[in-house]
Amino acid sequence: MMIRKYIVNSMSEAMNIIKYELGKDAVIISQRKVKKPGFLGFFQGKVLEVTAAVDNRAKGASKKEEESFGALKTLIKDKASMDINHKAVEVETDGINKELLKEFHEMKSMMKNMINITSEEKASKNKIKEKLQSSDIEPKIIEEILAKLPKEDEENIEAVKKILYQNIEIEEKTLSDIVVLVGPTGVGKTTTIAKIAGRLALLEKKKVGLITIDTYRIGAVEQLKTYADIMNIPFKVIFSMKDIESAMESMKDCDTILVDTTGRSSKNIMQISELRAFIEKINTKDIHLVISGVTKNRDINTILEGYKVLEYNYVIVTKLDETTTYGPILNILNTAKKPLSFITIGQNVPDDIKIPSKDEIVNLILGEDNVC
Ligand SMILES: Nc1nc2c(ncn2[C@@H]2O[C@H](COP(=O)(O)OP(=O)(O)OP(=O)(O)O)[C@@H](O)[C@H]2O)c(=O)[nH]1
Ligand SMILES: [Mg+2]
Repeated sequence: MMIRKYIVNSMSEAMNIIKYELGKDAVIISQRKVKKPGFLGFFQGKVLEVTAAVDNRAKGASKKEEESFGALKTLIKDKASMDINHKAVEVETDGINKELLKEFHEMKSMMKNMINITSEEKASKNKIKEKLQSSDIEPKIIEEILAKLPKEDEENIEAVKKILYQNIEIEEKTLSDIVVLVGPTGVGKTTTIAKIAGRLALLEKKKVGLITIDTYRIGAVEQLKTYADIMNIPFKVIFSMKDIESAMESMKDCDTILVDTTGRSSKNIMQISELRAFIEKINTKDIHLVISGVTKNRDINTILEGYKVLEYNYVIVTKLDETTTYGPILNILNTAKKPLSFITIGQNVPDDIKIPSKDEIVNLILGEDNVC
């Protein structure tokens, strides 16, 4: 499997290059609008980033090599080095962005040291409030935390940590036999499914099956199929309710079946109801709502409320690498009142996913740590 990313001006330009370089069997995995690479690109219009893949196993690695965890990472990372004309520019930009982000975090921690806010030291109640505000925690939650602080501890940041610790739940149990991911468009459901499949199949040596009911978005089926092919695991597409039973039956020897769904706006009640019918038929309690960590606080409530009818039991917070304030994790968990099952911290499959510890999450929320 060869995966390449192209920066182009239009889809037709992408199709020409992909056809020329990868051949007619290539499939488009994803497309999105991005800023032009390079410093000047920041001030210019958007271009198209198209990711395409082609199965070249005949020429490529041996079967054994392909099945190993390392090989999967290499295969997926290949996309970063293969295309000289188009991708090289982007890799360089990624490097610059990472460097900038690193410098930003160093500056942030230097500033923190300068104003002497360390976990051991006491800060005034006002300072604690400012700290919580600077993490983007909802004012209502800040007031609740401050109200819970015992009188003798009201200047002690360690006491705040204790309150957060008691109010956050992380789910560490093994996934059940059928796991469904739901959530708004583009939050990373399909990528997260591929990451979880990678962890289960390649690290835990479990038998995993992938199912998608996303036949709505162009390229959605190919996107997941590509990962299933790379990991050499069974894959089925469900087009209608009547396909569910046979798809499940065909994967009955799998330890875990991961089900990907169509991204829906939480405001579209019709679409959510349609999704609900599918999920009811799939019949599992392992339903995870996927929500981006860069979602605006106000939208968090709308999304959590809109998806309530699907009776999700866990929350996955994605794209934490794209933010520097992690208070929204608390806003999400506090509103959803469901445990956190995973966080995702980048685009790399299968690496950029983890089950965080409570300590990690509390430190992130309070701005005492970062995911980079
Ligand atoms: N930075 C970052 N990007 C991510 C992360 N997870 C996914 N993405 C990117 O987000 C984009 C959308 O990911 P998908 O997995 O297709 O999202 P989706 O929710 O399945 O999208 P729909 O099926 O269209 O609703 C892709 O470019 C992913 O690479 C993450 O943790 N961090
Ligand atoms: Mg998807």
